[in-house]
Amino acid sequence: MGGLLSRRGALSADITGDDPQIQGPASPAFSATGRRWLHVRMRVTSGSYAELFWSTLLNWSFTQSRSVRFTVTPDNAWRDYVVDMSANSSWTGTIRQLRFDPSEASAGRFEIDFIRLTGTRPFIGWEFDRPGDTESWSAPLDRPSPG
Ligand SMILES: [Ca+2]
Repeated sequence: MGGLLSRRGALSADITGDDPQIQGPASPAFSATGRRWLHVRMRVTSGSYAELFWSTLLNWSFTQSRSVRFTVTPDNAWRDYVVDMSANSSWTGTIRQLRFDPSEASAGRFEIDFIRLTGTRPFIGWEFDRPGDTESWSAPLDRPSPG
């Protein structure tokens, strides 16, 4: 991966090799309790998913079993991703450090406006970014209005 830059309020780098990843600070440690939701605002030019890994005070390694993966849209447009960390029951205890893989691609570029962990789901949204996928939205049948 190319050099990590912080500018214009965002963290960015070129992806120049396999397994692009960035790691957060190893302190302070924090509790997973009350931080169920991951909210990342970022843009990426390639790849199809991102992944957040974590280590704990008891186990400092990063492993697939302590990670949550989510689909990204690689169109270089700013997007908000909201991820339920409780999808992995290992999101518990005291978190020592985070590792974030913004893409699984081996070339491209990413830029991250912010990474947040919150107790309240930031919002519920539908993006309609996949052709043919209405994300379960539908048009109700026409019917006479009541009264
Ligand atoms: Ca920012």
